[in-house]
Amino acid sequence: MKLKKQLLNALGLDAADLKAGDLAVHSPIDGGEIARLKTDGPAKVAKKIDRAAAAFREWREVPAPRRGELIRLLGEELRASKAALGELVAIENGKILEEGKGEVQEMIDICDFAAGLSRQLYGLTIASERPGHRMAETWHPLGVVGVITAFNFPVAVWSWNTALAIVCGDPVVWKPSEKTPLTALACQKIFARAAKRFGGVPKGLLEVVIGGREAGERLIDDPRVALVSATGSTRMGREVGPRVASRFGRVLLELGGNNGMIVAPSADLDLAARAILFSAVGTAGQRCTTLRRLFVHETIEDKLLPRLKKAYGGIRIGNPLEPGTLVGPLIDGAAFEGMERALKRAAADGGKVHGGGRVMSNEFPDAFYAKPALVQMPAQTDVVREETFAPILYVMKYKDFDDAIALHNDVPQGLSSCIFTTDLREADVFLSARGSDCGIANVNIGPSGAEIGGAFGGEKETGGGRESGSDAWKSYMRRATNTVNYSNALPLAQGIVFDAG
Ligand code: UN1
Repeated sequence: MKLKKQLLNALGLDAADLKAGDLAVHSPIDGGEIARLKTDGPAKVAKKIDRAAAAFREWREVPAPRRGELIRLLGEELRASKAALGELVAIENGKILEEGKGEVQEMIDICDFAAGLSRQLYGLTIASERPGHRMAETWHPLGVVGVITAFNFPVAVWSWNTALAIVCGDPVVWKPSEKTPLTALACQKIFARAAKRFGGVPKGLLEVVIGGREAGERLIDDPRVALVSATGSTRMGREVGPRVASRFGRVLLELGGNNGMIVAPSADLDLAARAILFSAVGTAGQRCTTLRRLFVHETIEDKLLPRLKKAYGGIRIGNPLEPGTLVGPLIDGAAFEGMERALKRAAADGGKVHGGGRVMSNEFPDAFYAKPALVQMPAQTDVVREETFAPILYVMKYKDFDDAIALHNDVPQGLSSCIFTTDLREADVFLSARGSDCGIANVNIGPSGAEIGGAFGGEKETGGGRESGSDAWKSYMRRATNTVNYSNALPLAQGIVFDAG
């Protein structure tokens, strides 16, 4: 696979820069090399953080609505680049073009959100217990934000963090996945275009660090990085979290998901089947919100399963750049091996596997296209309780609604969840305190494809972070509680008398 000049030009990337380095970038479409990028050593990473720290001192004093203007311009530039960036996402990550463009649309949406937010960074006013006093909260910029992103949403997750961070007054140092650094460089160019139009943006407001583990470690250990927002595996989060906490830095973790759906007897099965297909096989099962566990009421299993098997049989797997393809390749051979291993374990646990296995290996010997798998499981065994980042949907039957909720929640992860039902009580129980224990809980829609307006993230081993909409911006700012005395006396709180004379 060769990157077309036209595409590089549209994104402002220089072909010569993409040949100069030691980090080989492959397209999962055919496994071919598409670039060789220079990586940043420790000294270079430190320099980038220096620049970001210097930018913070300037940027924090720019009024927030003005900061919002930069993000509004970024949204404009992204609109202009939507087709090109969406295509590069598809080439570098392997998701289908439609989803690549969808990812860029998420970026545009968060820019719109953040531009409006820049005039709404509200603090509370609080009733003081003392006469002649008032209390208020003020939100201030926090500092440099380190953003570590995964290959599966190579650009959207960066934009959720960056759009908020910039309007909140924080520079960003971004370490993209080593598997998808090209799209990051394209975003840097797009950002630079917005910055140029804005004028006077401090150097270092956005830095991109290219590299692997070492570069990431340098970033998370630097005390000037006030917040580390990291997306990836639970294993990664388990390392990053305590390490940042040990220097009292803040973390925002968005880790594994093992998302479930309950299909109740009253469910609209047409809707459920469509939702299952998109959320279980879309993005080749490589979303953190992908549907991985399906709990079907025993009375409707014989209606739903044949439909699913039929739909799975008709899925177009293939080159994600071709119209009509629904499932592209897995990111690499390791992902495929992980899928195979999980299917073997599921079969050993008594699972009945439909689908799975490699396809198109003649056409693309260096790429890994897999048939999505449906696995009928007799129970929620260990392999089901783990997240395998591939298109495997485990199907389990249930009899009693409360048991289904208990099973649904009986996994270490807590990102996204949903129920298909037309029974009002069931729907609201699922959303209640004794229902789904996830950060995202839906009714009659699948667990994936969340809008940016809500807070995104989850509980338990998903890490507890919230990004994107709602009040997620608060993670990117520090809160000061202010008490102002406008009287001529000095009453103490709690009525304490402390009088020397
Ligand atoms: C991810 O997979 O890391 O809700 C993010 C969704 C997308 C974002 C997924 N809006 O599926």
